[in-house]
Amino acid sequence: MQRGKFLTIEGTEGVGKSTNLAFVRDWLASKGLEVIVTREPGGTPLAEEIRSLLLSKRAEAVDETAELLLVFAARAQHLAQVIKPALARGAWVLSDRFTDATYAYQGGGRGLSKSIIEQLEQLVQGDLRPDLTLILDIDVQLGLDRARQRGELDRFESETVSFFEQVRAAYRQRALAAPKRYALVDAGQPLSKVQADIDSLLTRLLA
Ligand code: Z5A
Repeated sequence: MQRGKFLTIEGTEGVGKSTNLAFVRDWLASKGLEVIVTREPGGTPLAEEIRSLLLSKRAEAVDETAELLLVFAARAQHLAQVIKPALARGAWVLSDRFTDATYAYQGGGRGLSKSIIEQLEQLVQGDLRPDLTLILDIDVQLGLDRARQRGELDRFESETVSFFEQVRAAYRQRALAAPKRYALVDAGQPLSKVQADIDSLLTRLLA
């Protein structure tokens, strides 16, 4: 049995990940592929509990390394319970965020060392990496304006504009360093244009 493909979608606040995730899911299903849609942090009951711990605002300052380890603890569970079994049986896995978010938020945003993240990535994932990562890219302020119309902000959403500028820069650096693994999509365009770009990328991936 051929392993399924592993696709991830990333980006900063308000970039339209959820909207475009549904578009990608429907596009793949229309080609007759079995698609598992999941998210990080989360994707299993235990990993979703860790997600709640990570996202909730608290009086106590959260240590960056504690945050990093929680993200990878959730990921280990998600890989074991959901991602690896699905890929092994030939299904496609579409995840709303994965380890590139760790490089962007904990690396770019919090300033943690890339080599520490790489060591944890190797420990938790071995050689498993996404086949394609769509990085939706948008002007930070435009994205925040979109996202902040949604109501109460979680612990990450409450971060400063300069934090999100660092996150965006880290995503862009990763995309530019490995253009085969990543597709940088201009998410500041009207939705129909964003989805036309994604359509072309997926068509190329399947060809
Ligand atoms: N995190 C981390 O730190 N480290 C890690 O390793 C991982 C995660 C895996 C939760 O993520 C947090 O976890 C995340 C980083 C951290 N925090 N932040 N910030 P999340 O993915 O669950 O949270 P989110 O970033 O808020 O994602 P979201 O809810 O999916 O939002 P979105 O990407 O902005 O998607 P949206 O709801 O589809 O779009 C927002 C609005 O814009 C909505 O009203 C749309 O209708 C509209 N929209 C979308 N596209 C367009 C276009 N093209 N034009 C106009 N309007 C549009």
